[in-house]
Amino acid sequence: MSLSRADIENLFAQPFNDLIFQAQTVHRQHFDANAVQVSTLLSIKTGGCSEDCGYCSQSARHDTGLEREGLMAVEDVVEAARAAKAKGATRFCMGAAWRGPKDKDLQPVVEMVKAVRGLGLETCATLGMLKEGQAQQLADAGLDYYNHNLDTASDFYGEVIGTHGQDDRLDTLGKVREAGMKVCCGGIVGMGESRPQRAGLIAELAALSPQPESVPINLLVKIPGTPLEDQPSLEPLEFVRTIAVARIALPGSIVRLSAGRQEMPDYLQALCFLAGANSIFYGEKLLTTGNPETDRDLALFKELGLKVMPFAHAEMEAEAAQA
Ligand code: SAM
Ligand code: DTB
Ligand code: SF4
Repeated sequence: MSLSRADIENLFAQPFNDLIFQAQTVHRQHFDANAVQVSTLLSIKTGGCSEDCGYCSQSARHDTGLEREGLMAVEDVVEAARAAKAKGATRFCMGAAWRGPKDKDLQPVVEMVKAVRGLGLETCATLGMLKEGQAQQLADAGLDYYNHNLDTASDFYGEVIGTHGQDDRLDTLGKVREAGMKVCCGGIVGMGESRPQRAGLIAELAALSPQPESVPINLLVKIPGTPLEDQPSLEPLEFVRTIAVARIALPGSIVRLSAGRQEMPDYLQALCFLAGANSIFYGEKLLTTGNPETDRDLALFKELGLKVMPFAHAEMEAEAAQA
């Protein structure tokens, strides 16, 4: 049985030191406390999205000044993946600003997945909602992870997104599982939700069965032109608490310190790692916004004595060595 929303609210309410100690204890029971998984993101199709997600630079409904770009050529994606691998990433995540892929768009993505996997990288894609059969096509191409976030608690969701519901998201997550892929599913905080609603998001993630292998926790990046552009910032220590609570409620999941890292000072990122975060996006761009310079991340890893987490599966280590 996963922790209830009330249990998680109680975790949030603990004294900070007790919460961090508990999170660090759970972290050490499940993971090497000094290893961080490193993924690089690429936007393979940018902007012009039909959906109205209130945080997103890529919605055609918000005037964010973002230039639309069509689906990238397979060879350009492979080139970016090769560069990410050369810089030390072990997973490559391809994101598309779609409500969901049209069948004609899926074929080139399948080619990208095969080629990126062939470089000896783990593969992830985030393409929106999947229709019958599409998850299986991606799994057959060698897609290791599919990212699709719950984004926020069900009782806040309607304030942020109107064009699709959380039930649609759960349906896609079910298809991903059924096709045998690993699930990357998390959310965004700092969108004006209350602490009980942050607890609700973590409880809803923890209730997924099995729990997601990967849980990105994004701190809202405020994009000019979106409805959330003037949202007051979340208190940094409340963000650290959210990471700690996610670590305790999802003990076997990789918790990714995701969007919002560029504005975080090193000591705050260090606190997030102490609270149990054990993955980052690595590379100077997320999808449309900035991320820390790789040199800054490498220096931080060095200072904290962190190392890049090896592949979860031994066969990937062998493949990576050969590629
Ligand atoms: N269109 C697909 C979808 O919505 O699933 C894939 C791409 S979408 C940009 C992936 C995730 O990025 C969103 O679910 C959201 O959690 C996160 N995200 C997008 N814009 C963000 C922002 N401004 N700040 C923080 N996280 C953001
Ligand atoms: C996720 O949870 N965060 C990533 C990834 N999954 C695709 C995306 C973050 C996007 C931040 C805003 C941007 O760069 O457009
Ligand atoms: Fe489209 Fe995804 Fe952005 Fe929503 S989050 S507007 S579905 S790209």
